[in-house]
Amino acid sequence: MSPAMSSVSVPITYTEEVREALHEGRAVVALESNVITHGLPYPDNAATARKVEDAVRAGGAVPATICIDGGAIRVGMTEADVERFASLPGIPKVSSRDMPVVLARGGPGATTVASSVVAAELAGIRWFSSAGIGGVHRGAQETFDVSSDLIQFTRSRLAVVCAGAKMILDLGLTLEYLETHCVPVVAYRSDDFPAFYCRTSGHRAPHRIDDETALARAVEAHRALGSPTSFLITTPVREEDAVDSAEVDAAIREAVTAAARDGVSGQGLTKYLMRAVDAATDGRSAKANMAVLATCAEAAGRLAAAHSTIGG
Ligand code: PSU
Ligand code: MN
Repeated sequence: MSPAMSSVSVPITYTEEVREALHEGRAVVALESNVITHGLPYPDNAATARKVEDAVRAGGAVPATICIDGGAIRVGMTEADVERFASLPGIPKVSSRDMPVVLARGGPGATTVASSVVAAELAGIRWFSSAGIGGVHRGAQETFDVSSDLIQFTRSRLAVVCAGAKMILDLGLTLEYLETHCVPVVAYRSDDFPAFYCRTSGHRAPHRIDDETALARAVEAHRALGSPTSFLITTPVREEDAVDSAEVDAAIREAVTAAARDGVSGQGLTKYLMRAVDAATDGRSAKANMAVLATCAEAAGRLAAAHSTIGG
């Protein structure tokens, strides 16, 4: 049964700005909220969430930050919502598999890339932006730790703008996974698959497109071909914001070893590794994380706006 025919439906509430934009067919870019609760410390997280929303607007689209609260999916967060999520400890990370439980319980939940994509598709939003998607973890050959973000991309038809996947991951295996599962990956105005706050992963992107309208046409063609997957578009961190990969590489290796030693795995691993690298770089990686979030959001706004002009 298609979602529209289903007798049960998930409650979705919208902010006025997002409701109007969707109603008028304007370009909307969805954003995750787990980066607010788990990605950055307070008060940087609140300030960054606002900057990221402004970057989407600067690109020419309307931002819709997604979360779960009061038994409903929230599409668009008010200033007060952002402040509450940013400052209240203990709001859980909600990936796709956690959504039904958190919705049924009624408590707040911070959506990851995977669950935000689910929510965006239900809300009729075609674009999503994140700095670094989840991917195949280093050592996944042993641990089986592959982010649900990747699996969700095989099931939800969003155009996803990102600076590649998080540097703490195995980016070669992440690209392999995306190829195997028929998820298009296109580098926008660059040659390489980026590595979050580093300009390159050392892997070339499978495709490069520089023109926004051409990119929008590719997104439409992907849909017309009947593919059930997302369409990944990468844009690198700006040169002046980037962290040198040699600098973070040692820190990541150490963090991965420490995580294994401390028995950290599963849901908490990504946050553990990210915080360890932030500490090892005296906060430089966290700063670059904030910058690249805005860079991706601005590009997503621009691309979503171009897409809407060709009727997407
Ligand atoms: N921790 C961070 N930044 C993040 C995330 C966690 O410091 O951005 C999140 C994102 O929401 C992403 C998720 O979707 O981690 C992936 O987690 P996992 O690898 O457990 O699937
Ligand atoms: Mn995992």
